[in-house]
Amino acid sequence: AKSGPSAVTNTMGAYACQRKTPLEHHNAVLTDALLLLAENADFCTNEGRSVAFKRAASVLKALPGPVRRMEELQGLPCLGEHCQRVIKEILEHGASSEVEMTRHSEHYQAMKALTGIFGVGVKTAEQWHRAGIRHPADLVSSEHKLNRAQRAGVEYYEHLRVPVTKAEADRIGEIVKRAVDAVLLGAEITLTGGFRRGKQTGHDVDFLITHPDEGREEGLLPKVVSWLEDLLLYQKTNKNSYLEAKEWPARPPSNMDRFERCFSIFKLQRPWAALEEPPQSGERGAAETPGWKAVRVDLVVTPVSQFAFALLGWTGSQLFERDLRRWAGQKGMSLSSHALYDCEQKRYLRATSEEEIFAHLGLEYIPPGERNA
Ligand code: DGT
Ligand code: MG
Repeated sequence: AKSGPSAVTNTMGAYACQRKTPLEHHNAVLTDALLLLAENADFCTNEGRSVAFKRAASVLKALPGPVRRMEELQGLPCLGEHCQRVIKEILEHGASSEVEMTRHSEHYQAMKALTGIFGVGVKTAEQWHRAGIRHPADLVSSEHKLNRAQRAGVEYYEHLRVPVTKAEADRIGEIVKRAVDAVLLGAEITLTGGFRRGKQTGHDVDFLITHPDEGREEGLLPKVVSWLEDLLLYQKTNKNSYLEAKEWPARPPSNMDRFERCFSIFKLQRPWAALEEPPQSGERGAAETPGWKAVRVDLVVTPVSQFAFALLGWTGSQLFERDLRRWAGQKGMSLSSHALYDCEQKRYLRATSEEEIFAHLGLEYIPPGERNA
């Protein structure tokens, strides 16, 4: 079969939101390598470099077949010199020396472990690393001050390292639905994030909550959280701080959105947790396997008039979102998880579905399962 990827070479858009990127693709060896370099660039606070590696990986994910020769990459966007060097080495030798060196480096491994703690970003991890901390366990006996989120992150570290399955996400969805129904009749919840893109596992579970009557959703979250209290190992709830500006502010608002939002850690009872791993008989029995699993859950409340924007903004992938906003900018518009603003017409463009937002942006509609950029 000589169906190389060259057929699409000329038509591939440079923005992730112009491409269909399925979950399963043909170039995992190459993309894993490039994404490790991207991760390491993040650990070195080099965002530009990180995004460049992520873009290159994303282009390879969208190819219809495995790359076998360098010539097949001709004309593809986002593949800089550095990426090409890495790809060439892997195609010729099966591995990249830079990637393997990075993977085994002490800095990479420590930063991966430390940023893997809920509540810990690169800055904090780097400070701790400089102070000799290498692993979450080192924090328990150290004098380093942890905030409430980080204490929970360390306490449930082993739980939260284990990916959340779709079955667990669905079970949590049922529980959240019950809570929402109990406090506000007619409210609706939607599973977003990676699971909406068809992923079978994730690092957390993301939900959007809304109500068909605008305004009824106000103040909903504290009630939901209070209903769920016994099931939450940790929660931090933020108020909604979004107000539509009369005039678009001279300085665009930050990407951080302003919904009423709850970051939480759920206590999910078995048998739903880790259904694929039944407790073993003998020594590793129920005594060692706790009857529950800690799972990261994000709840976001949106007014129904902003729902389509929130849905689009929370479905991801992160690179897809980044390129959607960049695409909008290049078209003289500004996109957030709340709204789309046309800077030339000086007005907000309304939408009640994701399809309408793609149309406003002059983009072909890409369904969630093909936003795995
Ligand atoms: P996962 O959870 O690792 O399996 O993968 P995702 O794709 O579910 O990633 P996640 O949970 O970090 O975020 C889901 C999407 O939501 C992500 O593509 C970007 C978006 N997102 C995350 N945090 C924020 C935020 O603070 N504001 C906005 N507007 N979007 C966010
Ligand atoms: Mg997620």
